[in-house]
Amino acid sequence: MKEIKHLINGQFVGSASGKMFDDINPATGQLIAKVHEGGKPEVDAAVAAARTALKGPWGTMPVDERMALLRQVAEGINTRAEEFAQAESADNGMPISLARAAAVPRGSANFIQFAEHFKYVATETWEMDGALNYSLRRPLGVIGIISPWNFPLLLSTWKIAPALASGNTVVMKPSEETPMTAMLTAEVINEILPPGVFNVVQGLGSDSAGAALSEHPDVDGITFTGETTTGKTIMRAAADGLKKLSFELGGKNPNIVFADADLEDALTMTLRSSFANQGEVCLCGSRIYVQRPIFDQFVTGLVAKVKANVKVGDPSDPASTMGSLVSKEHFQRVMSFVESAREDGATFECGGKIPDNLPDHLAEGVFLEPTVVTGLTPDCKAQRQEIFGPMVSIVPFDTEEEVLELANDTRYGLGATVWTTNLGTAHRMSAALEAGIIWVNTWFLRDLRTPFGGMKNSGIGREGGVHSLEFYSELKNVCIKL
Ligand code: NAD
Ligand code: 6OD
Repeated sequence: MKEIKHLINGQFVGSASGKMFDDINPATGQLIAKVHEGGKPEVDAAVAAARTALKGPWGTMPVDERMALLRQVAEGINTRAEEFAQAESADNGMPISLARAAAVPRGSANFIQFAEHFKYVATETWEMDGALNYSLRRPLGVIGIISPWNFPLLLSTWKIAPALASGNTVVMKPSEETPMTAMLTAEVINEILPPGVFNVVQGLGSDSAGAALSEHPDVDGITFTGETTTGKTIMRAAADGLKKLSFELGGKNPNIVFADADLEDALTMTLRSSFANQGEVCLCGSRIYVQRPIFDQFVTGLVAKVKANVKVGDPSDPASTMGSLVSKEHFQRVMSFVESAREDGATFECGGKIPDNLPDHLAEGVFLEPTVVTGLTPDCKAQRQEIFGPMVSIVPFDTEEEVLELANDTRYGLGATVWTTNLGTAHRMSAALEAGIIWVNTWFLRDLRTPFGGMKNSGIGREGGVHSLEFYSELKNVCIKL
């Protein structure tokens, strides 16, 4: 049986406690690896290694050399791309096609992006009468990364790459649900960077490695992606050390379709923004608002697209467009939203049940049909809370003012999508929607230089481009009297 260990100070090691937990393939229910369960001793050792490495060659390396090493990391991921894709799909349940086309390429693209971008960011100077100010950037220090299970490689490298490019050292705690690609990333990086620069402690969240990392006195910053409630816990734990924080949290994103939209484009992309990665994408548009003149046509059109294009099946089969949810626990949570929608009187336009045509080897898997409901009112549980699964609800609206009110009536503020051919509508909506990321006539179109993050309960701070540099570094001002 495969064993997944920690990477601490350049060595792959087990846990002092000897404890392990199971890594299960959620599509088959089979055990795929035993994972060493880290805790405080492993986090302490990893943080100490990271602190020492800051003072070593990494801390004094010329920037071009550092960036060249990060480009080698990108190449290392590319060289083992198929291995990464298979591991991601087996761990998470995502279709292998998605892992190959999106998750793994973004894993290496994140390193390329930050190895390039930061070289070209200037600092500021301010002349005074008889004095000159200029600013210098320095690494923040030891960065703790705590990452989720839904796009494990994409989301961890989105933080590892800028943290390292800024000259920091890292201790990462990946999700206990998806430890595999973190181990592969550790293998790739360990062949390229000095020991201690990048460390991985596998383990659980509360009362375990995650908590130990968040409260560790020698960690300078925590960058976290995950649930809003976990973010609050981490914030409390990090308060004692006044750690710098960057949070990318949950969402309940509106997808707004005006009657003047290009309907075919809106439907095609809505299929993706509803069911990509089984709806386990923080940016999925789970609240779809459609202007009344095209409401019926939109509902019929989306259901037709689901039936024609979505194939739920074995994630390892390239023909599957939807795989399995990540775990039995998460499946039960998503099903609780299906049940609550039923109790709240929703009409199931399609889905709402386990597919009945799955092959025998997937009998223990956790699959759900793509589910589209109508008839939910704003206060229903399924309309208010993040589902993080393949279920969307469609609600009609009449006016721009009404849909803005509905869209912003949430504690979340991560993403929003607007479909319209009217430039005025596009600009007015973009300005008024309470979300950190707005897409007009598209969805999840990413330029890694742009600010990424959420308002309200969806996050703190922005990462991406220069915004990542701002989080992962300290800026100091030098004032010289002339
Ligand atoms: P989660 O919060 O349960 O877990 C995320 C990580 O936090 C895991 O590594 C977990 O072990 C760790 N953790 C849990 N409790 C902890 C604690 N008390 N202290 C320290 N660490 C702890 O989230 P998840 O279920 O893995 O991911 C799904 C959530 O992530 C959804 O809410 C989704 O919207 C959100 N998400 C947000 C973004 C974004 O960019 N805004 C991206 C992806 C996912
Ligand atoms: O594209 C990104 O950089 C990013 N952080 C995506 C988040 C996806 C959430 O599931």
